[in-house]
Amino acid sequence: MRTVHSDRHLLRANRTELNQGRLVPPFEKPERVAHILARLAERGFPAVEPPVEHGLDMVARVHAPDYLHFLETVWPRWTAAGYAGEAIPTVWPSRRMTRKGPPEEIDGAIGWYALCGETSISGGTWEAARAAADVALTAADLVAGGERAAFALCRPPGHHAAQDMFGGYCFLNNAAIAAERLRDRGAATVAVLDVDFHHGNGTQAIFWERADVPFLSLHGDPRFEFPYFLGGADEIGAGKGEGRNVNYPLPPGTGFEAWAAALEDACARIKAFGAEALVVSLGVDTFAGDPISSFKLASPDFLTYGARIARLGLPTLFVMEGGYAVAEIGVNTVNVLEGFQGA
Ligand code: OKP
Ligand code: ZN
Repeated sequence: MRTVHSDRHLLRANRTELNQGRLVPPFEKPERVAHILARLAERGFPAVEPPVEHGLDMVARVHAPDYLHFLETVWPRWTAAGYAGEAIPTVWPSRRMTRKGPPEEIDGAIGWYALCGETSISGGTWEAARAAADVALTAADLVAGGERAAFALCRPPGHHAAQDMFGGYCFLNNAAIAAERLRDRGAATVAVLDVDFHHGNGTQAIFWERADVPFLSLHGDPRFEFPYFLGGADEIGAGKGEGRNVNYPLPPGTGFEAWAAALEDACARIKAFGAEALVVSLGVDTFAGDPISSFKLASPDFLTYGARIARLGLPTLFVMEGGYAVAEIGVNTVNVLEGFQGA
């Protein structure tokens, strides 16, 4: 399986994350990718390939123009305002506040576009996010061009990013952008299967009313887990998308047996939807040793479920999302790809 990857992810090197009331070093850090690259090489995968620059046309199919302009300008606006730390929102258009657009001041504008407050923005974030979208698009083109599967080693991740919202370490929704590309290149129905521990609220929002891109997500029950305000089983899509959004909220501490049962149901539905291609939002924070998640998957389980996904028999694009047990992220991620290839 070929991997697309850009060194420009290194430009995303923020120093702070608001966690449990303190600013700490971010969980989503560049070393994650280094471990995945090392494991790919160790297991004999082909040399990684750089992305082809695609411009912003496909990105703008998923994200609002004012949001893209905000991402491009937030850091210079923040520093020009004289703010010393990294850009972090402190105020939101919350319930009972009725303003319908971003205010002039960047401190307020960042709250308009933020879904939450842990994800700081620093210089280089926009450039890294753009490169990650190019990685997803380039890998999608490999699959559209006839590869059985490809791996988009994206960083920063994307599945929490909605049309006009960043947060949960995500800025541009790489998986959604890639799914649009696969649609353009001839797959009539492209399913997005999100196996990250966290609900892919951004991807759900983007395809909520779409019949051609069903979204299925296995994740920690949002009554107990981030992103808290989306991801329930009763969220089934609307309009033409009704019945094509499928959430599997699972209790804290879920082990592989229960997780795999949900995956089995998701696979049956992907078949029933008539998907012609598959995008997997691949987060490996379901691992038992993950520092911010609560599922109990062991490293060999990733091989097992990679093989199950392969048995769908669909052209498949793996898009990297989360996974914060850095020492094991390489083995767990590459196990999914090897399980897929071995099936
Ligand atoms: C991104 B992805 C610890 C809680 C962090 C945000 C989690 C974002 C996960 N500070 N909350 O889905 O892996
Ligand atoms: Zn996650």
